[in-house]
Amino acid sequence: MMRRPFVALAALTLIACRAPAPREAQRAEAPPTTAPADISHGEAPVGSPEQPPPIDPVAPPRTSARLHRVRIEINHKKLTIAEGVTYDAWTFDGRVPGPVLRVTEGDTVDFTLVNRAPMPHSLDFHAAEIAPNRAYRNLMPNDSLHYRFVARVPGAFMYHCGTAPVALHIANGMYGAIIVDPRQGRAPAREFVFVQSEFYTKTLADSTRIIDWDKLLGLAPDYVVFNGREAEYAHHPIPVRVGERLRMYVVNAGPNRFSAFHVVGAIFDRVYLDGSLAHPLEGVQTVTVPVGGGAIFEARLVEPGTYPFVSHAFADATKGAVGMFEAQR
Ligand SMILES: [Cu+2]
Repeated sequence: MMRRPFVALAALTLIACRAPAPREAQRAEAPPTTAPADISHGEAPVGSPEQPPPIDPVAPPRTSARLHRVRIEINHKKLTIAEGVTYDAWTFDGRVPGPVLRVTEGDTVDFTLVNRAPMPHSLDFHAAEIAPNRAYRNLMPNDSLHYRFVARVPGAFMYHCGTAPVALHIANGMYGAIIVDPRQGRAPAREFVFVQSEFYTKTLADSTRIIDWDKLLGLAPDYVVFNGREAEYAHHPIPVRVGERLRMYVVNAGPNRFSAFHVVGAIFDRVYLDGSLAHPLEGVQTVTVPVGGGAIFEARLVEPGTYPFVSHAFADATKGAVGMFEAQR
């Protein structure tokens, strides 16, 4: 199998395991000297590429529309954030992250926000240039807000609830990505969107998790995730082709942890900081995506195999900021 040499190599670089493997547990008297073969980088078991992920990482397609009517409803909902873990989330459109929006430079976004939650919320588009006190104001329960903006600048942008305390609203799930394509487009590629974020939890009597404010202020998340679920794409690797251009739109919602985005076994051909076309980085290994920022990463995988993508801040990868590409010819 092609995977075995790679996994063995990955195991040598193992920094921390979340839990001892059964074989290790049976030999508790001696410390383990090898990592279990189904673990890559010690962060998550590798799943099957034949099993599609419940959360689709594929970027929505570009459209030729110049006016985009976007309507988002805010509601509170219990969501799965890790296997067997249910979180009492605050959401845009009932999901975390909220829907991925995609427009083209110069397009108009005609936006309606509806608050179906029992408390005030709001929405702040980083892709917009607008007066926050008008557009990002708190919306009372069952109220709505409508405005337009022109997406003037291409990039990979965050949107989020801006209601105070903002850290609480973001940590509870109120964020998403909006891609603004340059008018001339980008080169053809397989495109994915990964929104990194954190969950700080404590457990209620009914076993639902809710926010732990002390953990949040202490910068101690239980989970650091891509697209709202722990190690989602390690459990369900993303199939890709050897040699094709991969383009990853990475937005870091935080609310606290910087991302050190890296694909194991690859070097980025190009990285566009915040998605800006000016001065892309070429031939780089790991690039910081700050909280509240984004970046567009392009890479090609050179041979068949399993390629983890991580935040190379490895405590965060161990807490779930890890996924896999499964490259096939
Ligand atoms: Cu909110």
